[in-house]
Amino acid sequence: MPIQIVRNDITKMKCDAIVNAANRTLLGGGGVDGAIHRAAGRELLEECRKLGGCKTGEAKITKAYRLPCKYVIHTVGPIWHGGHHHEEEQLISCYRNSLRLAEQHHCETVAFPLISAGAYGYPKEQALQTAVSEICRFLMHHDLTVYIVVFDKDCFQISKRLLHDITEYIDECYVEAHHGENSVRMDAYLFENARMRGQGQPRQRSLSLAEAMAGIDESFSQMLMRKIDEKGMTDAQCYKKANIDRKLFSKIRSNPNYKPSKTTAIAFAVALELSLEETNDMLMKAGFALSHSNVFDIMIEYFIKNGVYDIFTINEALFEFDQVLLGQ
Ligand code: AR6
Repeated sequence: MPIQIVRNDITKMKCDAIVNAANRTLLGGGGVDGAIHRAAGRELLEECRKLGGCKTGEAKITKAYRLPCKYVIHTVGPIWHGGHHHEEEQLISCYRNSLRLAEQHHCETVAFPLISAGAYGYPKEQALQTAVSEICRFLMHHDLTVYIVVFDKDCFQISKRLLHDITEYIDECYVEAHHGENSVRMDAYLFENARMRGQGQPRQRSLSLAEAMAGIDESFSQMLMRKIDEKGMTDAQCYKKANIDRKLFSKIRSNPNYKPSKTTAIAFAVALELSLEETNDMLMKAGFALSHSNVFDIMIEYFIKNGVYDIFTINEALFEFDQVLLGQ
């Protein structure tokens, strides 16, 4: 997945480069900087001494020594002074310059901490939003996989209103799905399938083979390509918006019978801004359905019904509810 939010200690990330939220001396400090220097060993400090410091918003690269990655990119985030002192601009520069350096060194995978969101006091939610939007902007034109590594879950202070609405929606759907039922899962599934075929009740009679064969129509891959054309999108616009990498997209494109995972199928439905009905149709073609028996499906339904088609907003909310994320 081109951009992934993961909960981890960045010093454990096995990727080509990790980014350090350093200070202007580049001689180490607390927080993530301290952790990186401790894990890399003294040689990192020795190399850093030769760099002559780094200005806010800029980035410099070193080897990674004992860390399980190849490079450390050191960038200096802005100190938060209330938001009217070019903090956002400087934070954007940190991401942009770090990503450029990574690319110049042929890195394919890069992990960022939430720069400035600790000792430098940048509000975490804003720091995360800036990180996601700047990384996405870069990925529109470059093929890299970028991890945003968060240490503490409170980075995900997704809008309280959204959180409240999702929780309420899940509660309502759960009550509705679990009301007096023992086999909720199957009933919900059957009902959903019946509903999608335009019938009020679950279908009782099983299909004959001939009937089933006659019913094979457009595949997932074919529907995806058709929808991309209908929406006037380019392939790249679609897979980037879906947070899917080019290789996987090419596989789907070249194999009409490709069976994607459920999260991949939903990611495309979101990227194409499909209605709930169309999403269900697309999911069916991949062998899946949305039901009211699990939180993940209810949340997806909520977003689509409410026209929330930004995959990163959706993933932040899914993360908050400990659900799998959309994309590959
Ligand atoms: N892995 C991932 N994230 C971490 C880790 C870790 N091991 N440790 C902390 N974080 P901060 P800043 C998160 O303070 O705000 C240093 O002293 C942390 O929860 O490390 O840019 C430097 O030398 C927070 O969300 O960096 C500078 O003087 C984020 O990383 C100053 O702090 C950044 O917190 C830089 O401050």
